[in-house]
Amino acid sequence: MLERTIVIVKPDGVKRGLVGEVIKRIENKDLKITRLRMIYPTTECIEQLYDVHKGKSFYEDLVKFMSSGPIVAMVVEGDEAVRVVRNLIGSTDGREALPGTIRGDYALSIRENIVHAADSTERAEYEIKIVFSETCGDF
Ligand code: 3AN
Repeated sequence: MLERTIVIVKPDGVKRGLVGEVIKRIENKDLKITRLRMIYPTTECIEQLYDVHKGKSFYEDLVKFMSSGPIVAMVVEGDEAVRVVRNLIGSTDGREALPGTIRGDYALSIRENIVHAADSTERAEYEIKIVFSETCGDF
């Protein structure tokens, strides 16, 4: 079924020059990028994005890290895009992520793991609304 999801290249991915690599892998898979935006996000925007993690041990460091520099957000469409993109990026911990996935090939950390992607179509719509709003950040 045709779905859309959100993919975000995190500050570590942007700093390491991996925006093109992430885009290339999405396009190679025949998924379509329908929106793209580079922003320096506010703390408030990231808090909304990661509302489900509020209260967890890693939450504050995660918010600090995600608002520490520019990010690149994109809307990605295709057949079962949510699951397909999650498979492309690999598991959360870069040390465990399988080779061939983005995190498996480029990350060695659980926090600084290059990319974020929504884990359901409902979350995708919620996160797109937040990250593509005018108030999420500027450049
Ligand atoms: P994913 O991004 O694979 O969906 P989530 O949603 O469980 O992973 O976690 C969101 C983000 O929080 C991760 N991408 C990672 O940056 C960070 N994170 C998750 N678990 C930990 C942890 N145990 N320690 C530090 N950071 C974490």
